[in-house]
Amino acid sequence: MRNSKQLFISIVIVLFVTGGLRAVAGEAVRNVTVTADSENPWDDKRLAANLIDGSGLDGSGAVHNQNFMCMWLSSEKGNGLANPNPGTVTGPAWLRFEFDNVYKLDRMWVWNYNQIGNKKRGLKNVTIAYSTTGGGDSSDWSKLGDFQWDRGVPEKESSGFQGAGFGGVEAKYVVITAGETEGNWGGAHYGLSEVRFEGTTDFATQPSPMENQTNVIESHPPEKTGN
Ligand SMILES: [Ca+2]
Repeated sequence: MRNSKQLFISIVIVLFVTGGLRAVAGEAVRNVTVTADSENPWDDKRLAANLIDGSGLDGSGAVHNQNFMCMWLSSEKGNGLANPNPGTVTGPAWLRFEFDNVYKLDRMWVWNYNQIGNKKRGLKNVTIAYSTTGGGDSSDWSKLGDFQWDRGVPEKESSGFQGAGFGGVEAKYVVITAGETEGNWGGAHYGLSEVRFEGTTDFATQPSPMENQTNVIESHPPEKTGN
């Protein structure tokens, strides 16, 4: 019995030392600002800020309601194909997130657009890029990957899904760009309900910058994340 207990303790220690438990250890990044290519002109309710303020989430912070006033929606067809974020890709709609510090990001949790009666507005094919400086040169940015996101579920509240795993890369800025092809699920507008980043600034207690960081970025295949 003693040997089994010692083995268990040893495994736990090894996991902590190697970062083996970090996949679930990330805390929500609290200080986030966001800008978007556009915000729907019909009213002043569908703002990008609705993505990062917890609006629409229930008391557990896990389930998002169907109220459009708690979501972001772009103007019709976004803002063309302009690319105001050098180093990132061009797309009809984009979101640029800025944190208060450089974080080691674990993952991003996404609640796709789930307004009742509007099934097509959620983002579908997206490209995600990140940067520690947010600079205007392409060398300031790295591509995390291309992703295809599940459609929102307008008929019910949403528990969201993992929009991307960051694998511990360092970033202060993240840009999500809707693809020129099927950037959403078919509607004229682009929308999301909520985005939550998880990571840490406690670099001193974390493993040194990922040894295989470059490989992670370059080898990240387009992935379809599920609920
Ligand atoms: Ca929201």
